[in-house]
Amino acid sequence: MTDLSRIAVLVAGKLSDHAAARIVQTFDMIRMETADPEAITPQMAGKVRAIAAFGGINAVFMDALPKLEIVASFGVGYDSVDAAHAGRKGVMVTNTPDVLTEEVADTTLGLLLNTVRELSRAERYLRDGCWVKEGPYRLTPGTLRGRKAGILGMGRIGQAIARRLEAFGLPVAYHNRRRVEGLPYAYHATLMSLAAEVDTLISVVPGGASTAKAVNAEVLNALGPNGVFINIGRGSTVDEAALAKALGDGTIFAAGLDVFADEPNLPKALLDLPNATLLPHVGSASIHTRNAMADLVVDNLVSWFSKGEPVTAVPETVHVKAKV
Ligand code: NAP
Ligand code: 8YV
Repeated sequence: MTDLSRIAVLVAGKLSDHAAARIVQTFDMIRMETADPEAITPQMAGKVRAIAAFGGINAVFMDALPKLEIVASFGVGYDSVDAAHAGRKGVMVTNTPDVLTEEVADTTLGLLLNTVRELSRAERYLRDGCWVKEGPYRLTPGTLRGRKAGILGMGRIGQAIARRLEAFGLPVAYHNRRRVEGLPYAYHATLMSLAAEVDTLISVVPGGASTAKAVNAEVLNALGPNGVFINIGRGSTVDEAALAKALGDGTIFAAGLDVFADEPNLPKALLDLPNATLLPHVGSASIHTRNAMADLVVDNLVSWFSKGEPVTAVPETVHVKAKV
């Protein structure tokens, strides 16, 4: 039996109490505020075999830890971890899929409804005393009724969003690089074709080079003046300047955004727009779901060091074998 308490796990980034309690109980935990290669001491370099990542991990940081075997990343999206580099080095990378799928889909529908029916603004109206002073809140120009939804990224979360949209009575179409067999939704081979067909575009694709600024001025133009854009995936997927312009000049009707290119900083152009509903990246942010994600980070570490295989390897590192 491996004595897990002798294995040094470096925790890089802000850690939840739930994850900290389990890692401290199980491993030899070393803390670091951010993954700064300059802060790695010779003692750390000599013993760290695992990283529990609550932020980005780049190639330089991995290379500074010669005994590194696994990076267990918090979150299903792992675009801030250089998984391709890890795969080439023989370092395992894991993420936290599935356990957050339904929560993120719930948040997406909340964000969509809020965007078209102005729920945050209506509540502000009430709290500001306007209901008493001025009468009922205005009838909203936006509605879900009659809309056609398009999902960019029909993966685990995309499919959970599609099921909810069906229950709301909306037809659903989607774009992925590959068609998903067995789904009842119309497939579009290009994002432009999807945007031209629907008026409500929901982006839930991973970040990274293949999706960078995919939602651009042309796509927003194709969505049209009744268009609603919802982003629950990654901010890097959108050309934010083009989006702010499209919202400002009526090219599209409204947007609901949970993710941004440079979090937590937002361009003033977006902050100033009344037809943008903005959330601080809260898609998975309930105690229930964040604890489940933290558990999966720790379960991956425990499984790797006790059984020689992780629970949820990312595709770039599925080939990596544990050292015996
Ligand atoms: P997933 O199951 O891997 O689904 C991703 C989907 O995106 C796949 O269907 C994939 O299909 C498609 N895709 C990937 N690259 C594409 C490209 N270049 N063009 C078109 N489609 C592409 O992942 P998931 O679990 O649903 O999570 C999706 C993403 O949501 C995560 O990566 C993360 O960035 C984001 N997320 C955000 C929050 C939040 O709090 N806001 C929470 C969780 C997740 P193909 O490979 O066939 O293209
Ligand atoms: C997390 C997410 O909030 O899982 C993801 O990809 O974006 C969110 O669930 C994030 O990873 C925590 O940093």
